[in-house]
Formats: sequence, C-alpha cells, structure tokens
Amino acid sequence: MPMFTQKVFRPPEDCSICQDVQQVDKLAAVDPTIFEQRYAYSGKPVVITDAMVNWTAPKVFSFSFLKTLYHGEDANCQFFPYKTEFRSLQDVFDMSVSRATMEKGTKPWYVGWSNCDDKIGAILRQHYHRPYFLPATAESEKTDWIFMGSHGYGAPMHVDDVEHPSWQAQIKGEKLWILEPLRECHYTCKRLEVIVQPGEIIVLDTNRWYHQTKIVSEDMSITIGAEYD
Ligand SMILES: O=C(O)CCC(=O)C(=O)O
Ligand SMILES: [Fe+2]
Repeated sequence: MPMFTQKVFRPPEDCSICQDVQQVDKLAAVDPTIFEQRYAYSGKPVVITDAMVNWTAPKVFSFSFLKTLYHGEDANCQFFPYKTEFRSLQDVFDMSVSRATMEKGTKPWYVGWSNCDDKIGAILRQHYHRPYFLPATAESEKTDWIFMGSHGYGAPMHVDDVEHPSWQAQIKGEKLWILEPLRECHYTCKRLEVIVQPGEIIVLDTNRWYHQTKIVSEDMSITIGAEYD
C-alpha cells in the first residue's frame, strides 16, 4: 500500500491498551519475563529507573564528544531539526560555543537524528548496553536515535509510524513526556505526564500514543534509544 494511504486505513485501536492506565509506572529491578508479560508489547508506557548501572554514557556523552565523533562524517540518515534553522547534523555541530553551552541570551535548540554509520554505532555502544529488562528474545534495532537540546524545547505532539515499540535512555538532563491516547480512545483513556530523570529509561509504543517532549532541566538533555521487537 502506498505510504500516504497507510494512515487513512489505520485499523482503529482497541482502547483496552490504555483504558486502565492511570499513570506511567516507575520500576526498578524488573524481571524480563514480567516486563514481557506486562509492558513490552502491551502498549502500557513505563519508566525503568535502574537500567543504566554500568553504562559509561552518562560520563562520556556530551555535545563536544558527539561533535568530535561526527567530525568529517556525513553519517546522519535521518535528521529532525524541529523548530531550529539547522539543515543537517553538521549545522548543529557548527553552532557557536556560547549557543551550544546554552549561555544566557542565546537561542534554544533541539534536534534528533538516527545513526546509520556502523563505526560510530560501535563507539556509541561501548558506552551503553542493551537494556537488561528487554525480553530475552527481543532484538534491539541497530539504529540508534539520539535527541539532544536545551531547556524549554522539545518535540511537538505527534504519533509515529514505525515498526516497533522503543526505549529511550535519559543520559543527561530531565525531559517531560506528555502522552495522549489515539483519537478513538479520547473518552476512554487518560492523558499522561512523566518526567524522565537522568539514569532512567522510558519504554513507549510511539505508534499507539501521541507524544510531546520538553526539556525541563537547566542542563542539556541527551538521550539515546532504539526500537525493539
Ligand atoms: O525524545 C524526543 O524528544 C522525541 C522522541 C520521539 O518522538 C520518539 O522517540 O518517537
Ligand atoms: Fe516520536
């Protein structure tokens, strides 16, 4: 079916995926079997608070680390400029130091991109691991998605059309997520809000929840994530 008709013919969602969801649970020490039964494919969003133990990403990832990593590479396969004027990842890394470090009076910015350079992917993966709570049979996609930006900015409300649910690790900064049910579930399901703290991982089926984000920390927000099947 051509891409543009897909949304028109989207089968209506069964609102049982969200009708009993009152809040986004925050859990630690999660058994992958329990995670699989309750969350992995149910459409119920969840935040896991202890999944970054042993990751070096929180110490290593920064604007300048990523800038150096991508220096001279034309590696971004998909780039989301959101409200910025940037047209590519190179434009992002070429911004002034004062804006990058979010000095007072500079313009806020927020961008996202997928990494499809295997060499860079291998370096990124030295600093994070497959989240321990994913079901044993789940494959985490090779494509990492990185979102980065400054206070007050984020992604506008949207719903995605991707293959699988995804996880996103909050490496630095704090991000508010606003989740809204699909339109057919408007009267049955609740709008949810959750702030994801550094060290936490949010798991969300971005096809089944409208989602909007906003950086609420003064610190820069950096996240990495991927889909899983
Ligand atoms: O992290 C964000 O700000 C937006 C992420 C998003 O839209 C997604 O993962 O589908
Ligand atoms: Fe999204």
